[in-house]
Amino acid sequence: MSKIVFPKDFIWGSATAAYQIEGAYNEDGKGESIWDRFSHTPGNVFEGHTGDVACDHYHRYEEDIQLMKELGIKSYRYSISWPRIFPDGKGKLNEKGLDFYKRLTNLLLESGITPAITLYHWDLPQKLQDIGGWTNRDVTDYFTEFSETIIRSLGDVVPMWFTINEPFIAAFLGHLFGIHAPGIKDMRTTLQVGHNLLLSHGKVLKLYRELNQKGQMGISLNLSYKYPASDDPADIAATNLSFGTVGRWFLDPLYKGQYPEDVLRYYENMKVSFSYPEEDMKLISQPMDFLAFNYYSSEFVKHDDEMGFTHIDPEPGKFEETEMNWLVYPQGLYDLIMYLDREYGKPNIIISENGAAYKDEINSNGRIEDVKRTKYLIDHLSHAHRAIQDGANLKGYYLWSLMDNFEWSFGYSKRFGIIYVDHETQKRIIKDSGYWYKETIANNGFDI
Ligand code: GCO
Repeated sequence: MSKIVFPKDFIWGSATAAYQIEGAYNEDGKGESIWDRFSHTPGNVFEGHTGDVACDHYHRYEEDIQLMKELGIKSYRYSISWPRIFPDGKGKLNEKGLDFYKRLTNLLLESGITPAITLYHWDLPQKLQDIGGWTNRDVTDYFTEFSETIIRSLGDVVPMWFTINEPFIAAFLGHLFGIHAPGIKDMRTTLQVGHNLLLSHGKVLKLYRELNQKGQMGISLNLSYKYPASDDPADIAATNLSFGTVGRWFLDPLYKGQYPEDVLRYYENMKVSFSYPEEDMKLISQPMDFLAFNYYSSEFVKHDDEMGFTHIDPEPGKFEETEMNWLVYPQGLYDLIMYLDREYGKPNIIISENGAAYKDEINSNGRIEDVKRTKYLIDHLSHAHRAIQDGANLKGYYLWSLMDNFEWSFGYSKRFGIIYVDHETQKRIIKDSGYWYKETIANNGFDI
């Protein structure tokens, strides 16, 4: 047995997002979001599930904070529902919506839990979608105005800020594959949206500096590590391209002020182009306080004649898969952190999400013995720890998720929580993985 001990100030957190847990979708003056519209449209979400009630966190946040306290969670990452604050996306402020986040944030602070806010976790006000959503540059200004309201209200007490959650997913799943809100399928739109999300990040970061804030701000990307499925040079090139479209496409603008040439060429060959004023890159590439990413899995990449690359499982059955059919590949977390450390100038790194969906069942003793999830966490945190030992500036870890919640197009069919939620009764039960996390936090590490 060996002991894994994390640095003294390591941030042990857990994460959620507004639409996935809050419910109260039309209460206290909240406006409609694109996820309300999308989930209310038949055929979009598993068995017609919606976030109308979700975990009813809007009404049960006190109980949920009590649970976090019991687990000893040091920091809680949550997102702000934009249409709760500005029902029309801009213009008239809804004080009741803002009050909710003030109450939530104050109770976290009283409970000794550091608040960490995500400003955009995908629930764009529908009214703004009606004028083109993220394809409309004006929306980047409305987002900045919304963010200013939140920063002015909570900036003094919230030390950690994530501007945009997963611009790739918001752009591609929402505007190319059409499986997330707003359900569009168009490549040019997708690239424009991706760019405007980066631009929004830049505008809000500039604002944060101008408002003389004392906390830290960064962006949260979805990243995985990519491995060639064979040593065939075509597969190796495909691997580079695959990471290019998801990873470098966002990382390079943020750190180098330019889109990667090879990926630009790839899109040009597909006859998709988009344009932006050159000065956008100045905003996008301002220094961040940290780089955050969400890590779940990694992929093996093979050359594909039509698309350039495709993902395969090179040895089916060799690696475990989660309920999402994502390969369990903790080594990828280490490789990814070291890659970012090398390629992007040793940034401060936050793992803003990591976790796994498994089929959880309550046993006859009323317990949820989610052994696989605990193993997943141990393996990933071990690799994260190894990266710290090898010199990476990894500062914190937010487990996805605090509780079972609305998993986007999968509805409530996937459980990611360390707290079980009975979606009929809203009863919460801490899973065994939750107790394991509690002990890990208390000991600042664990035995393996
Ligand atoms: C994301 C989102 C989360 C998801 C989680 C599991 O990374 O897709 O930030 O909202 O629920 O990742 O898929």
